[in-house]
Amino acid sequence: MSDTHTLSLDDAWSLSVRILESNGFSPDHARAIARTIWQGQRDECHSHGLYRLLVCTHTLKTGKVSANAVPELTDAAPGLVRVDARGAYSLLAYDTGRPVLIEKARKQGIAALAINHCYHFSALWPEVEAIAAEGLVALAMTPSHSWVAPHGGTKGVFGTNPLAFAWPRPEGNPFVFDFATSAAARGEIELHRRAGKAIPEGWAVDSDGQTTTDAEAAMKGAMLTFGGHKGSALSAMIELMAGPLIGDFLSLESQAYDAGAGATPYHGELILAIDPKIFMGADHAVHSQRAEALFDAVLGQGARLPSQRRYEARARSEASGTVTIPQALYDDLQALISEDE
Ligand code: NDP
Ligand code: PYC
Repeated sequence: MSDTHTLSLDDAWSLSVRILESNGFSPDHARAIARTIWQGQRDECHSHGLYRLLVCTHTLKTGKVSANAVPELTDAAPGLVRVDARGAYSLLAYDTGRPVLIEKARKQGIAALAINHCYHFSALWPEVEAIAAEGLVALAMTPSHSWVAPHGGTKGVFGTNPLAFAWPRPEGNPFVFDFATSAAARGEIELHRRAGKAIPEGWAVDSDGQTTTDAEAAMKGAMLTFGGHKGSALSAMIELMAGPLIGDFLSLESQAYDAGAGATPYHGELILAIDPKIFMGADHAVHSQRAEALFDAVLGQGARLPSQRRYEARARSEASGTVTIPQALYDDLQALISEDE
């Protein structure tokens, strides 16, 4: 028997919606969650693809996340829209706030979307990419649970705190990067654990503060930041900007709130949108071309742009109409389809 399972893109979508709805998520939440999971699998971002269905349904079973809360939007200031997720996953709140964020950014050049009181498990690139598709520059960040030690320490303080950026280009896909400020996303360590594989050195220390390549020991110990003190400082910035600045939890507070349930982190998210036509003014086309020269200088020496692997994976998935996941994951997903369906 093969150790992988191939599904059509349509089946990956309907399986995701079916699992989420049969476990109790409302149709609106199920679709908003399924969309990001499906996009992740299509682009071969395995740590935030179909695997996340296990995490969402587990979190629902802990009784923590709301399956049906309707997000509440507040027009907080000319440059700020707030969406209260009211204890549900962040995705429907993002969908609710994005049009207002875009409208505000187009009106005055720059605007922010603050999502509050949300459970958050998803990759950020689908969110910044959708804003770049409207011709805007975007920056998104969020804390998580306090799994990551500050540079020079061995105990978790920061989250894996992703930072994502998108820059629209005159032709083709936007320039996008999206990375955890830890050496690796926690989801990557979890996938190594599931596959029985060692993790690279430098990702984590065990609970005694010693370097480890054991995924299980890493999850019990502390993860490390990327780039030493630099990743550590960026991670602290994300805690502050997407935590106290928007009146929401730090990763330490999310972890304490979890109280050992092992649920998805609970906190806020900050998304900024900038209209380059307003910032660049009448010379917009000229400055846009200067940005293109930067990308040419990277590509011209054989280096690649971030998201290139992802866009290639997307093209492959779309051409074949399929995605491939480990058979063990497929079996676990089948087991999630509720018998009460
Ligand atoms: P990766 O390290 O896999 O990738 C980070 C970025 O670097 C990507 O944009 C990637 O592009 C790019 N990149 C990788 N290799 C190169 C290269 N050789 N040259 C140029 N660019 C490169 O991401 P992480 O594991 O750190 O994060 C994975 C995901 O986890 C993210 O989407 C993030 O949002 C999510 N996450 C979510 C959290 C949450 O709380 N919601 C917490 C932590 C992470 P490409 O994809 O094309 O390789
Ligand atoms: O992979 O680090 C991670 C992560 C945390 C929350 C969602 N993804």
